[in-house]
Amino acid sequence: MTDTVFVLNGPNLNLLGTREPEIYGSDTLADIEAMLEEKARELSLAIDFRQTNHEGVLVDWLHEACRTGAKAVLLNAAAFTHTSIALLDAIKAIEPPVIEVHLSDPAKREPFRHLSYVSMAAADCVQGLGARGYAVALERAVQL
Ligand code: CA2
Repeated sequence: MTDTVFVLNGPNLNLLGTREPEIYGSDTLADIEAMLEEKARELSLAIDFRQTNHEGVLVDWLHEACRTGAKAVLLNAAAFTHTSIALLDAIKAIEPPVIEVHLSDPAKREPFRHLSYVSMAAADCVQGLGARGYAVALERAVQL
């Protein structure tokens, strides 16, 4: 059976391509999904690509990834990266490895973005590569 990788996107990422292109690029989230579908085909993987503005929904989806036997999770938790102990606990609680993804490089931005709760439990992190970072993260998921 084809391995599935969950690709979970957090708050405000539904607005990609509409504002702040100098930070996040001009691709929309739908563009990123289409590009990643193509990459997944090359790697003989399936992806389940989702976005929510709600922290608890991300927690539920992490649990679902585990329950359904997902091979890995790519997680751009957006602002919840810097605030959410609930996400940290969920990442620790599940079996599939979580690869943290950020379009920008939070370490080069405001100090409040320098702390990542997600990093405390993630298997790997890809940041600062824009939309291409999702494809790089999917390649890393295969290697894990
Ligand atoms: O660089 C990333 O991918 C971030 O996860 C994006 C988050 C930010 O809070 C993190 O520090 C780094 C913000 C996503 C907001 O996306 C927008 C897109 C277009 C317009 C406004 C916000």
